[in-house]
Amino acid sequence: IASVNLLSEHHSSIKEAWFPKHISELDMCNHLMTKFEPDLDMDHPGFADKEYRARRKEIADIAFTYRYGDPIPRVAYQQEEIDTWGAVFKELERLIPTHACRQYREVWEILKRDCGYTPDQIPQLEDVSKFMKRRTGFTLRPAAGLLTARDFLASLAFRVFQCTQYIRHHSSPHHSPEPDAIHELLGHAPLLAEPAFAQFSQELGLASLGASDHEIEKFATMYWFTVEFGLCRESGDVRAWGAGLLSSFGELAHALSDKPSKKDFDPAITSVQPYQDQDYQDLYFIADTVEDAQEKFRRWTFQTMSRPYEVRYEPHSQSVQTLDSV
Ligand code: NLE
Ligand code: FE2
Repeated sequence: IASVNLLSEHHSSIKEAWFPKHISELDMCNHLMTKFEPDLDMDHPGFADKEYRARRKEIADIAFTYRYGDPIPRVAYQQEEIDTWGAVFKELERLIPTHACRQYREVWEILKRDCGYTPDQIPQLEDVSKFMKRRTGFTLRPAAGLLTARDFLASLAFRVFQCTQYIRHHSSPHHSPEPDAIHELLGHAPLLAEPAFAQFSQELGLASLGASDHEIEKFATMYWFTVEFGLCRESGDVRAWGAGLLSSFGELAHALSDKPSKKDFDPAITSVQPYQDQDYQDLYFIADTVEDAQEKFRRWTFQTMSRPYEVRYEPHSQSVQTLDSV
C-alpha cells in the first residue's frame, strides 16, 4: 500500500505541472522576458527615442488585451515604419533567390501574389494568420514582445505562433536582436505556411509541454539553431531556413559567407550549444533537410525526455491529451 501511495503522490505532483490543454488557455501563456524592452535596455536602439517607446507601448497594448478568438486588431502603421519594412523587404528580395531554401522561395511568391506582401505596405497579422490557417492550420496571436521560452513553445503545440506587431527601430533595419513584425512576417510566416516546417514547429511545441526547466532550456536552444538560425543543404549548396536569418539581410549574407563556422545538425550537440542573442551568430548548424532534422529530433526527444506521459494533439478540438506511457 505504501508503494501505491508513493506512486500516486508522484503521479499527482507531475499532473500538477500546469500547461495549456486547450488552445484558449494560451491566454495564460504570455509571460514576457524584459531584456529587450526599449524602456529598460540602454543598448536598445530605441532607448533614447521617446516617441518610439510610446509607439511600442501603444502596439503592445493590443497584445495585453487580446483574448483567444478575437480577430487581431489592425495597426495603422506610420510612414517611418513602412519605410523600414520596405527597406528590409527590398534588400531581402535580392538575397532570397540565392540564399533562402526552396520552400521559402515558393511560399514567398504566393505571399506576394495573394497576401499583400509588397514593399509599400506592412501586411496585417489578421490577414497573414488567415493565409497560414488555410495552408497549414497555423494561426497568429499578438505578443507584446519576447516571451518566455516555456510560453512561446507551448503555443506551437497548438499550431499557434505568438507574433509581435511593432516594427524595429528605423536606425537598425539590417538586424534586430529581438523579434519584431518584420522578423515574424518575413522570417517566420513563409515557413509556418509550409507543411513540413509547420509540423517540425508543432512537434517542438508538443515536446515542450510539461518539460522540466532544464529540458525547456534545451528545446529553446534547439529552436534557436533550427527555426531561427538553421541552415540546410540544397543541390550541393547551403541555404537558410532560419527565420532570424531570413528577416535580417545583414545576417543572411554573413551566415552564408565563410566567416562563421558551421556544424552538422545533431540534436545531442545542438541542444546544448551556448549562444548569444545580441549580434550575428558565429556558429550555425546545417541540416540535410527539414524532414531529416525532424527525424533526428524525434529520436532524440524520445530517448532523452523525462516526462512519464505522452502528449497528443487532437486537431478537432484543438486540445492536447496526456497518455500514460508504458
Ligand atoms: N535578427 C533577426 C532580425 O533582424 O530580423 C531577429 C531575430 C529574433 C530572434
Ligand atoms: Fe523568431
